[in-house]
Amino acid sequence: MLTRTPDNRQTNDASVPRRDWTRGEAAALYALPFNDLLFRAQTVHRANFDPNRVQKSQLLSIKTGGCAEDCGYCSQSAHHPSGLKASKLMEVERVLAAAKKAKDGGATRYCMGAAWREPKNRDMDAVVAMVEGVKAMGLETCMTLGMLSDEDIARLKTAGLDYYNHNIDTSERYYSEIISTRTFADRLDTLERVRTAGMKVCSGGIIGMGETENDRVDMLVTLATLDQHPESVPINMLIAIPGTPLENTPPIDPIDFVRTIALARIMMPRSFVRLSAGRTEMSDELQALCFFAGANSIFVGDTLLTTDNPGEDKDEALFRRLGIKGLESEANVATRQTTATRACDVTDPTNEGARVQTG
Ligand code: SAM
Ligand code: DTB
Ligand code: SF4
Repeated sequence: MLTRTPDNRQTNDASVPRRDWTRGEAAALYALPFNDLLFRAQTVHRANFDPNRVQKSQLLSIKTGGCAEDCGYCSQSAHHPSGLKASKLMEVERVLAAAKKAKDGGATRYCMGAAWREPKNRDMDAVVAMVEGVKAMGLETCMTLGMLSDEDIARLKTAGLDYYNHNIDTSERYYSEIISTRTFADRLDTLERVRTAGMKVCSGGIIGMGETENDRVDMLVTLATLDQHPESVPINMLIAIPGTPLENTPPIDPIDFVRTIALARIMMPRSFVRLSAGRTEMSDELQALCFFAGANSIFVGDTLLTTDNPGEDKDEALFRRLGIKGLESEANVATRQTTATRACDVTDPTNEGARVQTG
């Protein structure tokens, strides 16, 4: 089948990620019999990654609550009575101490999140110092600070920021039902400028906000038809937080959640698909299905930003049950990749020689 390269040339090289997905094709994949969908997803996964390795990121809320935006799912919006106490930007030293602990716990990427519509100039010196300090520890750095000016982007890039997280959250159609203080186009604009500056992109969304199957498909089509696929694609299951407009949203069918992960894996074959918020509510069996469907990254640690996460002991036990190991940092992987040749060698039961790719 002919596909298009990132510079829009046609190629029949199946290893080149496609950027010309249509809604019809994606919807047809989503609707496949579950076993067929999972088989396709697992096949794509094995062609690009070691299926038994999962990357670990750790999150820290560096500025919590009091946010000017009105995202309907979020405990940190000043518009919703979630009872969360707002706090100021954390001191750089406290952030670095927490990052050191995360590294000792096996995280390879440190993601720092702030409840801002966008950073203020007065905050940027501290934010830059956080990026520099965390990077100096040998961790990959990720920030999620809301919208960015070109000047902010340039400063973060110079500081050594590896990834910028900015989720599109849902389909363009459903977006205005969830957020009114910024547009879908605003999100895409920030993503485009971050990408143009040469940073890696982390962008995904939330499943279970009352959206339709078409909304899930459309969200993934938007991500998979960007000029370049995001290197990381977080798929969050809504945590229905009391006091937010979505507090009473009925939970989604977990099988549909797995379908969404599988579709993300097939459409963005070289991206890390992160099984993100909502894992405390998931059984081991559901998480195992998500890994089988192609999820290969998680957030580790006891907390996400303001809510609970399973924590190290539970995740260690889960990984042991499933024979999954943590992934070393992408920089190391990229070096090893030049020598590895095969994705899945049936003569190598440990699969240590499997190919693992960065996005
Ligand atoms: N303020 C920044 C922004 O919105 O870009 C960064 C932090 S924000 C909390 C990061 C992402 O977390 C959101 O875009 C959303 O996808 C996810 N998120 C927030 N609250 C959530 C919830 N209750 N359940 C699932 N995901 C959630
Ligand atoms: C993402 O997609 N999920 C993370 C991270 N990117 C910043 C945040 C999840 C937040 C869950 C709700 C909370 O802890 O407040
Ligand atoms: Fe603010 Fe981000 Fe929460 Fe929206 S998701 S209210 S921008 S912290």
